[in-house]
Amino acid sequence: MSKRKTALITGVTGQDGSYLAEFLLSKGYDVHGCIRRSSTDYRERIDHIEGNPDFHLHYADLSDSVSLVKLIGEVKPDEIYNLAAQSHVQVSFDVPEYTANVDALGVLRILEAVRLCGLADTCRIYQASTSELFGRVEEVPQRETTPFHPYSPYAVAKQYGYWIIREYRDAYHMFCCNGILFNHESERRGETFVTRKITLAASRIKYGLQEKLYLGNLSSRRDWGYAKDYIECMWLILQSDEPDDYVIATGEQHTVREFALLAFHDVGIELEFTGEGPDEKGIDKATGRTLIEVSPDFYRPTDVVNLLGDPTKAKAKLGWNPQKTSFEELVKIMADSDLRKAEAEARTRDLRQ
Ligand code: NAP
Ligand code: G4F
Repeated sequence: MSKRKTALITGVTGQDGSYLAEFLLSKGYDVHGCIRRSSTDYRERIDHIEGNPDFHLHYADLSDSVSLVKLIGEVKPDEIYNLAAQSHVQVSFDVPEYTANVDALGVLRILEAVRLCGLADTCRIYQASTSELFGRVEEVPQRETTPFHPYSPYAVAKQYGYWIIREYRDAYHMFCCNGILFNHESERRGETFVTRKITLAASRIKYGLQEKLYLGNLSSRRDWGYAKDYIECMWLILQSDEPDDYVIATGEQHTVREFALLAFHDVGIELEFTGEGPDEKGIDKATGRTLIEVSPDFYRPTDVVNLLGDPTKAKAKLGWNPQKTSFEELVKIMADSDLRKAEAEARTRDLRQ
């Protein structure tokens, strides 16, 4: 009988980490997650699996080498999924040094901790790389061979993470892989990323809990997939015979404007857009009310506007299906979930009145 595997997930409280923990538990892994001290102890995304005897939480921080050496030495994982990051691109312009510390040096700290703990020959490492590496894109669609052109402090930090993974693979023959994941969303997506911001606002507007939604660049294009589908790919990458890097994407592209039209449609509001640039507005066709306006507050000093991935390699080598959940299904899953939340909030409001 083969030995039961032990996995360590950094960023387990995040969107991807929470889905990955569920996925690995369902595969019979002993799962360890790294959490940070916070003033609120409630961890919404993993609340339902805390208490599972195969799920263990440990305090550590990607900016703290000692905590990582201690954690990796104790857990002795067969697989590490490094998902922890300051993951918000716009925020990286406000906290560039912190972003570099965690998203760039944090990767190095994990690799060195694995070596120091004598696990370099046995421990496989997955690094959460990103389509933001392609940034000001030099080719459409983007594939594994497309040159990088990072276009934010976040992307520059992630570029270091990408290359240090490749360096340790070559220099020390470690099983280190990059998943170059394009945007993936879900009902657990952070509320300040554009998709979730839209589904949440559409639902709240529907129930009279919010007046309007302010957005930045409506013409920005993304290759949006469903996070749950992408989690399986992280695992497949570490089960391969050889370590390698993969683009994970759907191969389909939509604008922020298209996402908004569909999300509002899913909650029962038909929108039309009028005007251009900062004067563009999303109007409720039925009432004539302006529900979406553009605010320069959400413009970025440099914005990535044309992401479209080519998942051919992942399809061929990992047998992964990039279009398991369609764009329309993804928007509906998110809109339905937020609509239920808004309905509950409205009911509480009505009871108080
Ligand atoms: P997320 O929801 O923002 O989760 C980030 C996680 O990292 C959280 O658990 C957070 O902990 C943790 N974290 C942040 N700073 C840390 C630190 N200094 N030490 C330890 N943990 C820290 O991100 P996500 O969407 O799940 O993305 C997962 C990873 O994939 C990230 O590395 C992201 O950059 C990358 N990525 C995401 C996408 C996407 O579309 N979602 C695409 C490509 C790549 P707290 O809960 O305590 O804040
Ligand atoms: O939803 P976003 O903030 O995601 P972004 O910048 O693409 O980053 C996400 O995906 C990356 C993979 O490509 C990850 F590496 C990263 O960790 C993160 O998960 O913005 C998407 C687009 C941008 O072009 C932005 O300018 O939407 C545009 N946008 C327009 N209005 C907005 C808004 N973005 C946000 N967050 N908020 C707005 O109001």
